[in-house]
Amino acid sequence: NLSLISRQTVRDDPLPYCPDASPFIGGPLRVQLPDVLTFEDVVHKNPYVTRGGRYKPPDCESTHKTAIIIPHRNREQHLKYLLYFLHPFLQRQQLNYGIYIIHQAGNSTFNRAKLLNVGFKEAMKDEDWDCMFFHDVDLIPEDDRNLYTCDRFPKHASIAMDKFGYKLPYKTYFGGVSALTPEQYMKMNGFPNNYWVGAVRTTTSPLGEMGSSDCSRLLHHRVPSRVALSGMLISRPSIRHGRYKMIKHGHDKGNEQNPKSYRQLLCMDMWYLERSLAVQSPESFSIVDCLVTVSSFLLETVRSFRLLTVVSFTSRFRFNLLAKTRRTWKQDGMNSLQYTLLSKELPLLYTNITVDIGKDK
Ligand code: UD2
Ligand code: MN
Repeated sequence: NLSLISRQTVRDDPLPYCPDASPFIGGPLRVQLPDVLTFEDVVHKNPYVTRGGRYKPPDCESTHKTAIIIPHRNREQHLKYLLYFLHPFLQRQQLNYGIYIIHQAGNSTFNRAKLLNVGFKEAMKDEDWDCMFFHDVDLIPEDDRNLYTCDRFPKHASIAMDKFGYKLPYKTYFGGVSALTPEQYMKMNGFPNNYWVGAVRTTTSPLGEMGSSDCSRLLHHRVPSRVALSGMLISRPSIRHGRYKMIKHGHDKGNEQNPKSYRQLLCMDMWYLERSLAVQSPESFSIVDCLVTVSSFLLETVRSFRLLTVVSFTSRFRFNLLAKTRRTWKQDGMNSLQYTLLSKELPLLYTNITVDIGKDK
């Protein structure tokens, strides 16, 4: 009887807090994709993960509650590998965490940013997360000291990717993996819902090849992001820790958005230009900035023989420039988010949110 009582008290005792620095964190990781891997293998390797991809350290109370938000469609292989590496990685950091896959239903253009907004909203219904990690499905962290916790400012975690030679491709780059507290996220009104060509990647046109990253490198290096516009700085881990391996992906085989029509390519060019102009804050917007952006755009389109873009650009320019330079970030984001939740399932390794986010108008 006595032993039963004492066991009872032990069980009800609140756990001590986990230490400031987890004793399980190591250094650099060797990321090697196993040749054969099934979702069941991943389940077996993570016995403490509970339905919906949730975990708490068994013997101490975590001081961090982190949600991982992963936009997804048609990338099951990547997802399997990511979960295989990410679950143990997060457990070694003694986090209280949950992994959310935000699955875009249907075949219309993929919209990563809007999916992230949905993920934020849905995850916050479950739990009072204190940090949200927005995570590409194909990026695997390569150092244990890359902490999946939030900082004073929005954090860009994937600053050193193998794809870019482990360097930052340009100064305002915020893609791949980023982390914000709910307060920071709401302060910048989330991500834009209306950039429907946001996930267009390398595309082949009859006129040659141009990747979105070339495009953004060209236009974005002088342009402040939504983070800056809402008055925040970007925090980054050390370049030795923010290392990622990007799982090779080709041209999205089986993804209906490819191959791109010439029209879509034009749209992509226009999108990058418009976005570059739109995110210039009125305070810092100078005619020189504008000219630099526009002329480098024109130069590039001429160089890549996309003369049609120039034509469509000049006709739309007058109408769009003034309108777009206003602070669109205040109108388009969490405060204008609309979607239809189709299902929410709780398999063992993640919470699966399937959503109809509509399509480009
Ligand atoms: C880059 C950025 C990404 C985002 C994107 C915007 C890096 C490493 N990543 O991604 O953060 O800014 O450009 O254009 O610089 N996805 C699917 N199914 C699809 C398409 C995309 O699941 O059919 C998801 C998936 O999580 C993927 C992410 O969206 O990792 C980004 O798409 P991508 O990997 O095809 O494009 P990438 O690497 O150019
Ligand atoms: Mn990618």
